[in-house]
Amino acid sequence: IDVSVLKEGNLVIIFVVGGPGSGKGTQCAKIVEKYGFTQLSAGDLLRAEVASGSERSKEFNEVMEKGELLPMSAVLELLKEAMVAKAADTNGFVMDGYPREIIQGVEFEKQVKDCSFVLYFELAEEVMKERLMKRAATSDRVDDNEETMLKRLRTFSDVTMPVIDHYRDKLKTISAAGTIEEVFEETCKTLDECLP
Ligand code: B4P
Repeated sequence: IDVSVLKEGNLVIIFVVGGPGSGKGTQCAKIVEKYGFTQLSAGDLLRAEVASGSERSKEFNEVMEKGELLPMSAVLELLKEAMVAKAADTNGFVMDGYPREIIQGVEFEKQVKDCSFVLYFELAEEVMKERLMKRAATSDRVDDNEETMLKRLRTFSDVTMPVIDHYRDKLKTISAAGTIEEVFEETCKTLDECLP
C-alpha cells in the first residue's frame, strides 16, 4: 500500500492505549464527535475482517478467542488501508487500541509517520473486569467471556504495558475510573493542551 498521502501535510496521529474494558473505544467515539478526527479501531477492523469470512478469518477468530494479539503485519496493513482511504477528508486519526506492543508502534512510525502523542486510559484491573463482565452480558463478541477476559488482562500487562514506558516522553495519562462524562472532560482538557 502506498502511504505517501499520509506523510504529507499536518495529519495529527493520536495513539490510544489502555487495558481491555478501560473505555478506549467509548472515549475515542466522543473525541471524534467533538474534534472531527477519524477513529480507527484496531479491534473493529479485525472483527470486520473476521466477519468478512476471508481466508484468514478463522485464524483471526481463534487468536481473539484466546485473548492474544493478532500478527502485527495484518493489523498494520488494515490500518494503513483504512487511513489512505480517509486521508483526503480528515485532519487526524485517533488510533483506538494501537499500538498494543512496542513493535507495532515502532513499525507504524517507520512506515507511516510519528505519532503526535499517546493517550493512556489508566484503570485498575478490578474495574476493567467489572466493566467487561457487564458488557459480556449483552455482547456477542467471541472474547467477551470470563476465561478470555483474564487472558486479555494478562496480555495487556505483559505485552502492552511496556508500550507505555516506551512512549513516556509523549505519554498523556488519563484516569479512566470516573463516569464516561468525567473521563471525557479530562480527555478534552488534555487534548486542548496538546493539539496544535
Ligand atoms: P478491542 O476491540 O480494543 O477491545 P477492548 O480492549 O475490550 O475495548 P475498550 O477498551 O475499547 O473498551 P470499551 O470502550 O468497549 O480489542 C479486542 C481484541 O482485538 C484484542 O484482545 C486483540 O485480540 C485484538 N486486537 C485489537 N487491537 C489489536 C492490535 N493493535 N494488535 C493485535 N491485536 C489487536 O469499554 C468496555 C465497556 O465498559 C463497555 O461496555 C462500555 O460501555 C463500558 N464503559 C466504558 N467507559 C465506562 C465508564 N467510564 N464507566 C463505566 N463503564 C464504562
